[in-house]
Amino acid sequence: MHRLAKIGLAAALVAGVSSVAMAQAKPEEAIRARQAIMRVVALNFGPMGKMGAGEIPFNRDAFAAYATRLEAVVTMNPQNFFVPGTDQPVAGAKIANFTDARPEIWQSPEKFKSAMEKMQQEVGKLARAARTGDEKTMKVQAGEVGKTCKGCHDDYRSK
Ligand code: ASC
Repeated sequence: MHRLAKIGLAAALVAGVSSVAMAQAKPEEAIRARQAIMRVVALNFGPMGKMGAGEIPFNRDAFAAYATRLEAVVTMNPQNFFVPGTDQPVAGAKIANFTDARPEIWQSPEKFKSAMEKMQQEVGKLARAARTGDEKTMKVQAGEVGKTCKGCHDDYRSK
């Protein structure tokens, strides 16, 4: 096989991983997966958001480590785990028997998906900003990512 074809195949497989995983997952496992991913997102973004807002001191190396990790974590495509039938707690589930996800996610799934993709793009920009090492650029982009987090939470997460 040509090298380029191999690369294309590998990329297709990686892109398909979470949708395959999701198709096999029980509803409670899908809920648990998205909550776990979002938790790791928050653990990595939280300190960058605080540095951006001047709430904690700026640390270039720590910021860069968080940004690199966040870029990788969001490739897990948490949006793929908002599968039909997971808008309510799952009766009898042993795990993750709650969800703050609002019905709007399933009413306009394309809109939800593009909001999540916007977040992923902004996270990509954040990792690139971190690679410049420029404090201002990094802080400004942390603010942009924070806006995409908040936008989705306002629209799609119950208060
Ligand atoms: C975080 C976090 C969020 C977002 C949000 C941004 O660090 O856990 O949910 O940032 O507060 O407005």
